[in-house]
Amino acid sequence: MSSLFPALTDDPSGRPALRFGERSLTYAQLASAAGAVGARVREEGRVAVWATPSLETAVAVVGALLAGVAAVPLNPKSGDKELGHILGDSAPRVVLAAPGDELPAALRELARIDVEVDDQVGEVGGLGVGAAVGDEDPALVVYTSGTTGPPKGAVIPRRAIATTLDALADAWQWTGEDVLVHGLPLFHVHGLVLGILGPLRRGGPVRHLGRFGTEGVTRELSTGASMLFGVPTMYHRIAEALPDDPALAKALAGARLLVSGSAALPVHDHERIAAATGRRVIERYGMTETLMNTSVRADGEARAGTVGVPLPGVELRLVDEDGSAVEAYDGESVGEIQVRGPNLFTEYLNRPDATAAAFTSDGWFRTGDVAVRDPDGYVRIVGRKATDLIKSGGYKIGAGEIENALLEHPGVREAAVTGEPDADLGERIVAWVVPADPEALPSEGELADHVARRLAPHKRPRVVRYLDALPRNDMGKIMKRALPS
Ligand code: MCA
Ligand code: AMP
Repeated sequence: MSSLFPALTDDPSGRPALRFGERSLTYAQLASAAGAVGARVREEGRVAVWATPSLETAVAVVGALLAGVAAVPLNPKSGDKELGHILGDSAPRVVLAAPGDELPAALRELARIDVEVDDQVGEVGGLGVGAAVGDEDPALVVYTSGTTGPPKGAVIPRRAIATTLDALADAWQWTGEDVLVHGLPLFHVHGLVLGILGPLRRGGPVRHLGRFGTEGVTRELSTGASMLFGVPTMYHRIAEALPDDPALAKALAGARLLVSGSAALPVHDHERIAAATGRRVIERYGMTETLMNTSVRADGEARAGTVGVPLPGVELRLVDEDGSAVEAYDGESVGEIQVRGPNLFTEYLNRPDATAAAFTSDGWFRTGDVAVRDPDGYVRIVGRKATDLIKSGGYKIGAGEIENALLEHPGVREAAVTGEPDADLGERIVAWVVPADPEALPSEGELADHVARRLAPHKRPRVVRYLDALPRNDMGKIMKRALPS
């Protein structure tokens, strides 16, 4: 097995590795702390990680990876239904959490390992996992929503993580000299793989904000951080703050690279940031199942509204409705993006049907994203095939999952969920509800709380609209396009 983190295994040093608020670890300290975790989990099949935005989460995941054990990051705000599904499906025997973290009842049945980060005497070399762990072995199982049903666990092998991070290093000229800052959650690919494992693979430091805010961005970019990662909602908030915040403008102007991803950054926000800072945000395009596919390169032209060119090693094609390849590079001919390469996941856990459906017979992964290509190969995403997938705040949310949760509320007889454009979130979740009793409408707040408690707060509807009946076709199928906009 090749080492995922040479800076930890070769000769860990006193260089800074991780910083969360006031707490930090050097590479030598991280090697000790993660080595200690690794020694405790190396006999386990799969471990859950209570993925708060903390040093402990980073140490837990790195420790599992050093031991060759797959980690399942859990959103600490997951509701009981979502958590129950993920635990039942991934069947971890152990949960890793920070000492003192209070875990919900569903997790109390698992053995718990407290992740200690101070004064640990673990040793990476002592784990002795070398030859037993292969590049194809699972590194992470990350749960991601589909159009219907509960989230699926994407099994991400070690090979995909190493490949994607090295491809980004090439595209972004990303080295151990870069200092990354971000405030992304650590239970998805963006924050965890790119935002934590990325800098650690390069041997450089990451500073996590704990929670995103423009003050934190200003502070870190003014004191040595060189790169910022964020979702479009974060850049939108930056664009909104810039006119009244010269310190933020100065900090961004001094950054080496500002990177946005997880959803499209509107051209208006690109332009506002460029006008106020003289710096252009670059976009990269990825997916939980594929890790990163394309990016605007650091040495390329930062063109707003595009996600750049395929990363090294990634094959990308556009395919039209009848399955034939779209050959034109004309900025107009539209097709579904399909990708192939060493950056791809292995399978959806326990879902051979869904895995088979996700690939073409010749091994291309169907992303469901629809795009055109400019004459020089830049990819522009223009939409997505499934209308029942909503991207809100950079989170992918399946309409069906929310509809099912709403139907479990006694005040709801019928429900349909759609996404509507939202300047801050990209899309906001709208619930169309036929009440069980028109005289006793369940309130908007009550339904939002219900979904937040069952699934997760980011899946809650932001708007509820009440109807007497949902529009249906002759077959009885709900016609979402006929909902009054
Ligand atoms: C409000 N809150 C509630 C309720 N109402 N909690 C429970 N019940 C309610 N009814 C809480 C929220 O939990 C949150 O708490 C706070 O109120 C504000 O919530 P909200 O308005 O929803 O969100 P926000 O804090 O404004 O979040 C915006 C955000 C966030 C920071 C941009 O959406 C975010 O972190 N997005 C990142 C998504 C991401 O990483 N996606 C990557 C997946 P509290 O503030 O305490 O939490 S995509 C991916 O990985 C692929 C590979 C890719 O390409 O990157
Ligand atoms: P997820 O399944 O949560 O990993 O989200 C993956 C999806 O996010 C992709 O299929 C795209 O629809 C979307 N996405 C990621 N990055 C970008 C981007 N830079 N521009 C537009 N959409 C993006």
